[in-house]
Amino acid sequence: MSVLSILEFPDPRLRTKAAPVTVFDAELKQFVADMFETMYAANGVGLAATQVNLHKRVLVADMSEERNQPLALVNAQIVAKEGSQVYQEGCLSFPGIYADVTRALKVTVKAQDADGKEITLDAEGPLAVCIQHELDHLAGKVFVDYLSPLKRNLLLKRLEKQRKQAASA
Ligand code: GNR
Ligand code: NI
Repeated sequence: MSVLSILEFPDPRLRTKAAPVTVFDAELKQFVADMFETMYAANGVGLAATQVNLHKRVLVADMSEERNQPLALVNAQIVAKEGSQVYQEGCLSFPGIYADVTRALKVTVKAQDADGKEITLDAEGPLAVCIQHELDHLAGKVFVDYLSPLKRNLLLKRLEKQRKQAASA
């Protein structure tokens, strides 16, 4: 098992569109295990393969307080969505910045598990937010893309400032 390094904005590799997984082998299982280890080490609730520079349709999530409900989705696709919600989002690729984003309240997702078995999942609330956020990463999209240019620039300046402070500390 290993903790992988997470790409940070504005790394252009975060704009890569992930390709479907076609082979469900031991290497895929190892990668999923490494993604969980990376997500837990970073205290994230989700992680997309894009963020660790592997451009395949794999995402992991764990919304539980106890950090004991791992969910791995391969080739996930939203097949239905309903309603809307505003949720304050963060992202491991934008450490320390947060913004409200509007997304669907409920999503139905069709995916496969790490063995290639088909799964259908109904998600609502924070889990639905997380899945939509991760699926965006797999399409090369990030949460600040939803903000107005004014708000986005403000947050990106804040990110730069925090990095400079961290570098000089
Ligand atoms: O850890 C994370 N927290 C979070 C909070 C609100 C909305 C979405 C997220 S996902 C994020 C981890 C991450 O960057 N996943 O891509
Ligand atoms: Ni993210």
